[in-house]
Amino acid sequence: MSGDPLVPTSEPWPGMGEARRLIANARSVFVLTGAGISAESGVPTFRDALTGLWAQFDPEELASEEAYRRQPALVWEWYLHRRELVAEARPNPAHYALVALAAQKPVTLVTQNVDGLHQRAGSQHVIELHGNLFANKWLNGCGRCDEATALPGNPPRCNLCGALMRPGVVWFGEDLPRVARFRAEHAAESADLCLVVGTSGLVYPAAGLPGLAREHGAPVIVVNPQPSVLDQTADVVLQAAAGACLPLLWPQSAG
Ligand code: BV8
Ligand code: ZN
Repeated sequence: MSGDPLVPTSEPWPGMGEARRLIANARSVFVLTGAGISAESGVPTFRDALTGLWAQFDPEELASEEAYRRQPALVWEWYLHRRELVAEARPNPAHYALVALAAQKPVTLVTQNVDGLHQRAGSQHVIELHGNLFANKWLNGCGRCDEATALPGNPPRCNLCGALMRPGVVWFGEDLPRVARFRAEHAAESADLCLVVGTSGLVYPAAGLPGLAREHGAPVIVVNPQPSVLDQTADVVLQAAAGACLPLLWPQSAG
């Protein structure tokens, strides 16, 4: 990596040199991303103060089956609002940098995000631990739910059984998709480097993955402009914005 004309040798952030060395020497990289990697795409992070109509709500309150059963129209409206925001957003240099890394060595990309921006940047086989904002499923459907009707301002309901359509995300109190969780844990245990980008490390079981990687001998690099609980168990902490920092950590063109 050193001497590579594509990667400047300066150290805009303390720890950059060590991070570059770890990444250059890694045979396989486990990457965990959170809402912060999409911040520079204009997608508010999960714990950013919600704005406008939504400012009065706590995302953790809204992102649950209980909230949806209690106020289906409100919660459905929140998800439609977020779908509009994300549809307008574009991947940023951090998303593209991870595509470039995966072209150079085995990368397992695990995300807590539901915005699909990694896939839109070109990442393959993204493991979405918390589902996807644009997927739909049924709340206790009849098994033959297909045709649905939506009264204005309300979520669609199955024409057969009246079940509510719901967003295909993992709500608080719901288990993660079994296969996604298994694949993420297996990758964390077997990679020889763990790169954590843009997460507060507050939501489990996702937040436990860097610790799992470390227990299996992988050094942990954290990229986040703010301190996070994950810093305490990191080998390198880059207090930097992902979009500015990731493209400087490894060559951005294969070869
Ligand atoms: C589970 C999808 C068990 C929905 C999300 C009580 C009751 C029930 C469960 C619990 C409970 N107490 C605790 C739990 C467990 C709970 C949990 O961990 N709660 C926390 C809050 C304490 N977890 C769960 O409920 C999980 N399920 O435990 O199930 C079970 C087992 C068997 C059977 C049944 C049940 C499910 C958790 C999944 C919740 N769904 N999203 C939706 O989006 O609507 S989580 C949500 O938070 C998002 O996915 C988000 O990605 C995720 C994590 O947040 P972050 O990504 O870290 O985002 P955040 O805003 O916090 O931080 C952003 C960071 O970026 C910041 O640090 C910031 O500094 C940084 N940043 C900002 N700008 C930049 C940047 N970084 C880099 N560059 C920048 N430019
Ligand atoms: Zn039905």
